[in-house]
Amino acid sequence: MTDHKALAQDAATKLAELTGVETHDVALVLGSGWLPAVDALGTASTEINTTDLPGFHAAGVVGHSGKIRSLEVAGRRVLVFLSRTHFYEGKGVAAVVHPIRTAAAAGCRTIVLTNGCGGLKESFAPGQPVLISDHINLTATSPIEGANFVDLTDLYSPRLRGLCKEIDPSLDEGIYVQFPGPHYETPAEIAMVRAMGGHLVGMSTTLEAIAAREAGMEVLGISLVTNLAAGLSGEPLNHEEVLAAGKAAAGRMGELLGQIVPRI
Ligand code: 8IG
Repeated sequence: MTDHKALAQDAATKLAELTGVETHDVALVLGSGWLPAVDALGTASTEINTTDLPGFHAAGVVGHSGKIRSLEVAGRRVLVFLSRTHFYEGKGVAAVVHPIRTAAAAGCRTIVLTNGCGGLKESFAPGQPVLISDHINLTATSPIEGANFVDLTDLYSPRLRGLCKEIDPSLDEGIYVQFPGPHYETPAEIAMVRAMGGHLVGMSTTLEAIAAREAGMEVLGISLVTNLAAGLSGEPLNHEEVLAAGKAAAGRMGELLGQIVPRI
């Protein structure tokens, strides 16, 4: 057992103690703009502070709260991380993926990774949820250490994407490109992303998805397009826009999550 895995196991043990729930089934990580959607998912049976668990850091972004909720949705024990540690916080990749490893140690076989992002496709409008079909990791790093050559084919579960499209046939898919951040892209970088085949740009998710796959979890990724990528709208990018897009789209995303979780 590596140290990272042992620390996650410690966190899972404490989590079970604090929630009174021995194992969880599904983990959900919230990105920018997603909090209102989760409020629609159901009432938390317990809410704890991430900092009550070993290995977690305090939340660093406005609109992200450092809490973990445990709730039951249609018989599934769901673990909701209301915030994430971002790569740009400089706490290291292990800190970024610690919640993922904790969820795996807590018993979760499935993880839903959500984020707020910039959109490149002409058809994308702010407030639109998009299924992540694949990713390009531009952080130049990995959460995996050592010679563990994890396969990332079909990282974003075709089965779960199919389920989502059964629930909402209007859902589109896109390739998510993670930049290190915390600055947004330049218009030239967005042109590069387009040339690479990317459709969504953000500062999270890919490292978490890799760690989830390493831990054997099935991954569903959903991006909320909160803004058009840099240079596409003629307007500067700002964080308030992100939070507003989340509020506006909460109903649709809450319904989507509410219908997916029971079918996972
Ligand atoms: I919300 O346009 C959100 N997060 N890199 N670019 C990047 N991250 C983002 C963006 C964006 N919007």
